[in-house]
Amino acid sequence: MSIAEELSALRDEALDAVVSATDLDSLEAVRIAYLGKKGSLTAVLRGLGSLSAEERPAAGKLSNEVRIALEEALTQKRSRLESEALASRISAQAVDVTLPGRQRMPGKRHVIHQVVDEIVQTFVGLGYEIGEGPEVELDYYNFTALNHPADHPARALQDTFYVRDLSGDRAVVEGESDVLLRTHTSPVQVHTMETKKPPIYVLAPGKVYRRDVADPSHLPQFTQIEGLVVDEGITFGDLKGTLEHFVKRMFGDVSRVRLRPHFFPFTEPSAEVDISCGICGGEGCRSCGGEGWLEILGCGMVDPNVFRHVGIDPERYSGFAFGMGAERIAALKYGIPDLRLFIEGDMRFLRQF
Ligand code: 2NL
Repeated sequence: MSIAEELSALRDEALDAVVSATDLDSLEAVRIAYLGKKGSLTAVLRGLGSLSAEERPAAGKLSNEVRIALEEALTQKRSRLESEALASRISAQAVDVTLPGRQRMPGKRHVIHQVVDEIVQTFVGLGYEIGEGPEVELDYYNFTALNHPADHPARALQDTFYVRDLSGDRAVVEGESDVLLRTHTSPVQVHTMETKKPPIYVLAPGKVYRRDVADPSHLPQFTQIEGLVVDEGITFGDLKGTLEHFVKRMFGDVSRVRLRPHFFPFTEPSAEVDISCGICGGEGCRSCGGEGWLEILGCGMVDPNVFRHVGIDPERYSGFAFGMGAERIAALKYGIPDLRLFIEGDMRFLRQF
């Protein structure tokens, strides 16, 4: 076979191989097979040197033409395969903008937690720390240290959930102190007073349990928020100013505060606190039962007997405390007529907050 015949056969074979290549990898394999270091066309080009002076120019020209033709064919095919690959990637990843959006169901905090957060922020702003403690407590921390006498009605079985052991007997810990579900978060503050020296400024939010049947204004489990201040020279005026600040933050600057004398075992003197009705502004209307005022919390000056139980000197220190139900505050803030709505889990209600 003459060198010209050899070159033309090589060209036909190489161009066929280019046509047959279906992807960029097999096209690259064709290029290497003919034009690579060990390629068959490369071998022919290298062999030109050994040709005679008469044969060399024609063979050189022809082999160069074959090389150029093959390179052009490779370049063209490569760009076609590349644009085909791009087109198929684009169509595979295409977003159909005409499809309806995917429905998302973002959750959010329960309205009671939102209200607790708001109250917490108000008192954090006044320099209070947040205290937390167990929901299962000893009778001592829930009642005794808080100056409840042994026969106080709140201690009765029909008012408090007592914890029993597996035999069904009452659970008792540390020398005769009953175990119970806390009825208020005051035990948190008793623990705080036992472990920290005054000045104490603490807010204790958390779940509490009372043996009530649920009705529009009572829940057997609710969220209580208690506050306690113990420092030198704390007066009833400090208590009233603190509560007025809180009420205006929570219900707006137009609301007013009224204190009515009351009794709590752990405070003396004690008061119940009302806010002016947000609907009538104190005139009296259907929403406030004609009163003009709505009860929101209880408070008072810490009884010296409570200080004695935790080893704080009542001659040196005085303090105030207050307690409120977050569900009740939320109901007043949003005009909700029945506390049970907060615990029923009906999304049509909860979604509104
Ligand atoms: C209410 C009334 C109140 C307190 C809670 C308290 C705590 C300590 C010492 C003294 Cl450690 N007092 N707490 C005082 C007055 C009222 O709560 O109606 N709660 C729902």
